[in-house]
Amino acid sequence: MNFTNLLTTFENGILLVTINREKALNALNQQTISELIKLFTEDALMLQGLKGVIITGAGEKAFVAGADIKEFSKLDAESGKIFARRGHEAFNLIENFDKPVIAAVNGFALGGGCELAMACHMRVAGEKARFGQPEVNLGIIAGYGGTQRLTRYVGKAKSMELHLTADMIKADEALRLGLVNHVVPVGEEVTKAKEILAKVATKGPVAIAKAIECINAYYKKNVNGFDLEIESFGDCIDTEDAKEGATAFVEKRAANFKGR
Ligand code: DAK
Repeated sequence: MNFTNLLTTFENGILLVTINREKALNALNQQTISELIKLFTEDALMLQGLKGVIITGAGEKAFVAGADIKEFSKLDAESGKIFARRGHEAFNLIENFDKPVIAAVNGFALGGGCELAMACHMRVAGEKARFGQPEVNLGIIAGYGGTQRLTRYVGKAKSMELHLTADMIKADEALRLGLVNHVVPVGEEVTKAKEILAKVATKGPVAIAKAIECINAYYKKNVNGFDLEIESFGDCIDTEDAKEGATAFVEKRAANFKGR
């Protein structure tokens, strides 16, 4: 894979993606957004045996400190909308990816960084991670889905408070609020994310993809999640994997899923 702002490694079925703009605290400029879109529409799809993706930030200070503020002054209403659309496209691709995507949050996750983490299926935070939507400090609002996704995770009252005050919260508070799945010692974020993905990798891949799709459907106004679950259950039960899962249970052995 050939990117300017993303470092990638692929090992044991896990694609580790590092946002690599450490001097700018890994701020998401437009080039990085374009690279994420390419990654989730082309490069990741070519990987044989991909089980899951981890997204993290370079260095010890930041996961992603936001959209790149230095690019904002160049935007007018028209280019601002294009910019917003591209960001939404990238984050929707992540949210709807059919393999689990985990954010390993190793420091500041602010603005677009918090939004990127929230688009992932799960979040593992280091003890020193900080989350926030501080856009109002700049006279703007969140532009990559933050008003919607933060509200889903933490509820309306806390989402209002975080967006309106621009306050940052610590990792333990994010855990208490349900924004992150786990808090781990600094430096162990990726290891914990790998541990989770290794566990998921032992399950049936078709079932994992369907579970992601059905859970996401809860938040889609134009999809009936219950209907989708019924359809998806039917699709799963008819797979070789489902037969293997039931046979393995009866034979008291681990299932050997093939993803079909
Ligand atoms: N963009 C660009 N550069 C950034 C940056 C950012 N978001 N955050 C930090 N940097 C750069 C700093 O400018 C500095 O660069 P130099 O001055 O060394 O060249 C370097 O990273 C180190 O930062 P600091 O010197 O500030 O480091 P400190 O430890 O003192 O402070 C901090 C760390 C994270 C508290 C501070 O850097 C900070 O407050 N950063 C900004 C955080 C922030 O406000 N983030 C939200 C950005 S707004 C939209 C789409 C998306 C969005 C909005 C609209 N549409 C398409 C409509 C999203 C908006 C945002 O994310």
